[in-house]
Amino acid sequence: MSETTTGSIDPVAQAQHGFAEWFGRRPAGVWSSPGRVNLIGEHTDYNDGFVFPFAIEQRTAVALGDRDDRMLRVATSFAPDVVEIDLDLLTPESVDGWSAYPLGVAWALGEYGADLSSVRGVDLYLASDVPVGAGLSSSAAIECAVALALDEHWGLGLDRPTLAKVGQLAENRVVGAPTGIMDQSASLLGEADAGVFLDCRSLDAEVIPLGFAAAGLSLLVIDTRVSHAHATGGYAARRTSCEAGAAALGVESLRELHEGDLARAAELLDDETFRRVRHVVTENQRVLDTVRTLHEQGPGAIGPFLDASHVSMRDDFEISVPELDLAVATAQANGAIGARMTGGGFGGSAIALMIDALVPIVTREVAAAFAERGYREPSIFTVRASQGTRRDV
Ligand code: GAF
Repeated sequence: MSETTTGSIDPVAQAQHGFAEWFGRRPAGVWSSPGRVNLIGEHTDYNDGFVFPFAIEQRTAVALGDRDDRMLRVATSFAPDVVEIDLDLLTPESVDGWSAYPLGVAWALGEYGADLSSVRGVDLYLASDVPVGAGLSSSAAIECAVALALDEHWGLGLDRPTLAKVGQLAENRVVGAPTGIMDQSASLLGEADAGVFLDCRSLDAEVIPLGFAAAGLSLLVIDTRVSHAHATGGYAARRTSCEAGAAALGVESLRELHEGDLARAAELLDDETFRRVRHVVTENQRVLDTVRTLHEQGPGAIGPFLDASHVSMRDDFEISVPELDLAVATAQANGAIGARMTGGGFGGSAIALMIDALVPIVTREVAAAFAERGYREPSIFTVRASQGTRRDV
């Protein structure tokens, strides 16, 4: 089993160092933004529903330096070359690969009303300790770090909810993944030891203390290392099913439906679409129940909602994989309070909430269960809710 130790590389220092190496001078500033874990509320964001994610300690940092011309140049520790483009030639089609994330953000800022006609170009260097492909929003971490860096450096004055939309637009139009607003909101709005309860229709966000540490609880991430890709396949198909279900039921979004509507939905929809709809409707209710239970009884009482969320994603939404199911079942069998897969699905990570003393036991048992099945060795580590996007230097 490989354990990831939080803080083993400092992305801010790495970004400063990498910038100096590539661009031959010191950066004017460094900004960083975290990955996220979604505590509950999966595939509800693009259905105008509710989500309750939190920002984690793993971050992506971007070092920025000014230029005298209109060129944008980006380099990173995870790709060999520098990519450059004239700001005046930047379109969704003119960039691809990893650079679509940072350069897509520069384009999307203009779409949200920023006047880029007289700004000067920049050099950017990105470094990160957010695991890629783990379902922990390494993409949103890049987008949000770059969005705040450019906003502050260019003096654009966009607020954080707008910067979240900028990141989402970059991902939808430039990267080509039809994702919702959750990940960018968690990354930008997260705070230490708190979750972001977001209404994805109004975009009203409430930062709610989680109180895990005070209650003697730990949240374990089990990265199955089964890689997922949102730009292709299953994610888009689920979104299409949800839209078809809403259209057949005569509502603008599945957010408008409640559990009392499910009997009618069962009559009108084919079995598969019905199960997709049922997941979203019941998941919205589970988010509300989780937030209420957290307030009324504390974090030790939210486990049943996490467990039920996983069952719904496995059986109704069908976005789990055997490795995620095994991680969840093993954590539950060894005393976790609750466990579920987190993120878009088809791979990535599961989370499990447990009393602190169980962490080594669950870690060991999950690793053993994976080895026994011949699955790839998982990466298992605890996470703590952390501060959102910020300027570091
Ligand atoms: C991915 C997407 F980016 C989010 O918008 C959300 O839909 C999530 O999958 C599923 O809840 O992380």
